[in-house]
Amino acid sequence: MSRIAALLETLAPIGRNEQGGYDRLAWTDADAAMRAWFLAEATDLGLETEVDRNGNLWAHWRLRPGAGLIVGSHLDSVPNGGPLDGPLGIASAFAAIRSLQEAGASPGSTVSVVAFVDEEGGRFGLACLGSRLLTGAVDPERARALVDRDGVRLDDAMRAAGLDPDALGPEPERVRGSYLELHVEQGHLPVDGSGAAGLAAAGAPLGVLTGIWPHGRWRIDLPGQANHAGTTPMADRDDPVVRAAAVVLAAREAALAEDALATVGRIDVEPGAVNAIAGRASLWLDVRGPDEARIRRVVDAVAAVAGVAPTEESWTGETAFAAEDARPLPAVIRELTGADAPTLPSGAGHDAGVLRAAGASVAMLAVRNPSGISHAPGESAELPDIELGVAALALVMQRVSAYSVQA
Ligand code: HGY
Ligand code: MN
Ligand code: MN
Repeated sequence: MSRIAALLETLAPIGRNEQGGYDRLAWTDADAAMRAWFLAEATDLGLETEVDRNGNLWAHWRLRPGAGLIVGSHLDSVPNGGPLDGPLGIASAFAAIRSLQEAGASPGSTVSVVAFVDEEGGRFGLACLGSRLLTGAVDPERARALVDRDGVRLDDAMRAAGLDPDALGPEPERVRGSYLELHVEQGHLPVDGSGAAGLAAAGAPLGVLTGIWPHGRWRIDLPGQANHAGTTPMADRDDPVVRAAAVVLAAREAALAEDALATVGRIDVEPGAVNAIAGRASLWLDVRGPDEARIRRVVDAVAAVAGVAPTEESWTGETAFAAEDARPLPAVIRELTGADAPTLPSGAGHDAGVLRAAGASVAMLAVRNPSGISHAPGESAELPDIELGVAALALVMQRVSAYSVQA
């Protein structure tokens, strides 16, 4: 069995639920088990480990002083997520380092592996929290006060996990080197210049991501009049769930009209009794697309139907990766596959986007996902494609001294 297959097998039981999906939300027991795995694997590789002030995990293969190549991703999942979104990037980095060590090969400068905390925002709502805190894109005070759906504050959850939330704060000097993230492909976005939708249609095991579509999350709170289900005439009701249904349909229609993507993936109804008209409904709206203007038009159309102003919980503008930052990925992919590396955008957000917005040198490598399914148990990639991804990482690491490094 290959090293990467063995690593993925080790991770397979952690946070796995009865539906075959993964619940690895930030600062839960499953997250702690993933973090323990990271530290154990890094130590076994002889890497120097540390936890930064925001809880991000680092493992350094120190070969030269100064910044070098940072390879990273995240260990957390969305609720009932897939096995690969995040952990694939970390496990692949460890497997690549192992293969270089076993071959007696070494990069020209330091290689670090990072696991960013709470990339999905699956528990506290704000995606890419670890990288946003690191780069100063989010105020630590706001982060500490985030609450999960059980009312647990982030600072209390961190304390319970043995970390100090008072230490949260920016450390931008940590990302002076180039950052490379290997990620399972998510969806089947158009491959540049080929007319193909996704890597499978393009017949390519690996691709280079060119950037991230702009995206945001909004909360819409709809008030109503709580009352008895058996005594309130239909004509007299002020039912926020009925308005919520209209809002969901409006989001879909506006997204179709704008050629954007809109999702209401969470609705909370209070008090949530079968025999009571709700007193309040809250919806979370996720909107993405190729440009900001159409996203804003979708949100405006939804707001008009909701009759209340949506609260913007997060916004990430369009992120374009620089082609020179992807060096030497195209050459490495050509060497491994005998074909030119396809390029394509990402519809999913990544810590790489946050780092890029902060001025870091960033590149992303995508591994073909035949179904395109992600953020769900069906997320998958074939082992030979994953092994090619590991080989690509190893080659990039080996050539790290030639890789663009910002001082
Ligand atoms: O795209 C997302 O929702 C997350 O940032 N991965
Ligand atoms: Mn991810
Ligand atoms: Mn994700």
